[in-house]
Amino acid sequence: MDNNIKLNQKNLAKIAHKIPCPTYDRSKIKTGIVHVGIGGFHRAHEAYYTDRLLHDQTITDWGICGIALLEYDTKIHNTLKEQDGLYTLIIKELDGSLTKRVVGSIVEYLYAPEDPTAVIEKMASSEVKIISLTITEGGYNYSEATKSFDFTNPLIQYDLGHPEAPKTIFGYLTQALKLRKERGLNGCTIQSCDNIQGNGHMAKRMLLSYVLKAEPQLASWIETNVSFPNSMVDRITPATSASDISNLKETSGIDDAWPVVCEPFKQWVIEDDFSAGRPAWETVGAQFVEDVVPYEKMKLSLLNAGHTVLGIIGALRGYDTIDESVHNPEISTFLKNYMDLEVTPTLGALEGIDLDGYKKSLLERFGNINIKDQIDRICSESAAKFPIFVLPTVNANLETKGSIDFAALVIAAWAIYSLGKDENGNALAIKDAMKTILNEKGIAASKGNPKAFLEIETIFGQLKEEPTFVAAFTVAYNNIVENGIEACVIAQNQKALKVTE
Ligand code: CS2
Repeated sequence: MDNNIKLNQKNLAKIAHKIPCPTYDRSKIKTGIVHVGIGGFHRAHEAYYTDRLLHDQTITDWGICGIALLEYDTKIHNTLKEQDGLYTLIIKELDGSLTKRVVGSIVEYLYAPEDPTAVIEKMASSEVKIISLTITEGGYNYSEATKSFDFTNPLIQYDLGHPEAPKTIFGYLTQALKLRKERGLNGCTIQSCDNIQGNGHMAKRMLLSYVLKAEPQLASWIETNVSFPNSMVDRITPATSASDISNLKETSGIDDAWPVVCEPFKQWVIEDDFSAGRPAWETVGAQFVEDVVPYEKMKLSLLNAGHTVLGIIGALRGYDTIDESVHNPEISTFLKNYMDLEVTPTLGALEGIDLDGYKKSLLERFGNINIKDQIDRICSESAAKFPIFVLPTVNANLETKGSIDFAALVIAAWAIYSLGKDENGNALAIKDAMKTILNEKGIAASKGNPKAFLEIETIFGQLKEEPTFVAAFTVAYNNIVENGIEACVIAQNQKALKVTE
């Protein structure tokens, strides 16, 4: 017989005997934040910080309404609905132990494909002060080729024709802000929590591009009434596995259909620019600063790019998890070299930050053997990630004539990865909105013309016109094909050793 207790509000008192649970009265919490994109990252981060804050007991107006925007989010929406918004956060400590708690800050949830009006009304409601986003790097609809909003996206075209039942975040925000304006309500803050340099600036620029086409007269109201703080959000959150779910049952007797697992480390650096007030997240560990740009740049080009380096190389090599990749000493030396020789010179002054300490801590975090962060997760949507995580470093080094060879090798490995097989001949589970074109260009590259991969302008911009880069990329590509990825990683490390000797 199954003695596990189902996670929901009714059973919370029983569950509290097993693991820490919200001690605040959830029925009294009003929604002050609407969050779009209720995946693991949000639930391990913003929702967790907010839950800690609500334990203050006196704070009742900063509950979260979690919005599932896409049909893809049906499962998480249904799970939250069945569990009254509750879920277990399982922190995988470095020593292998698990710290578990039930998080209660998501007090409402809406499923946009079923009821777009409810979502628009919620975003437009006067009690909502913040609309926060984790819509992924690709969700901002930015094209590297035109360096602007991509109006050719069919979903954007759809939204322009269906303003009251949109499909994209831009359609929803426009409609909600329009209602706020028409009803004489206050503005709000749109807070991007995605891994993008200047994520607030990007959110603002992309939204205003859309608004200028859809509702031009709304643009100046947004300029005056809506703020878009930049923020740097950090916590490694692998996909939840079936064994995480069964382990929670076995060790704590809790039946949670979708717990969230994450590392112990967490960091949130936010610009203090909230046009309608904000929770005192600083009391639970967030840092409010004037300029978040240096923190973002450091995180994106070291942590996220580091993940990409370990992910793409590890995938070709046949590894499944990031810790396997970083525990290969040649790959971790490669990553250290990439960070020191290619990224660090592009970072400029980082006041008050111990960069060496940061880089060292990243290798430790990547190496956490309990996390088992999936290489598939890291490599997913690489077409949206490379232009943010890796290519700015390449472009900066091209300008200063700095080293680009480590990055070129990773990009060449990605071209080969896009063919869909690792070096042992096993199929790679590529998940990417641009999978088809990546594969087409990958095939063209494999026919004696490596450079063909760089023709994807929405990813690479004008990089194919940079002879130094094209040469490094071509050499790297041919070397991988001839000698395999590991030999190339070793050779590149040796070259770096000679240069630094
Ligand atoms: C990862 C991030 O998606 C990725 O490629 O690098 O999800 C990373 O784990 C988080 O940004 C950590 O804060």
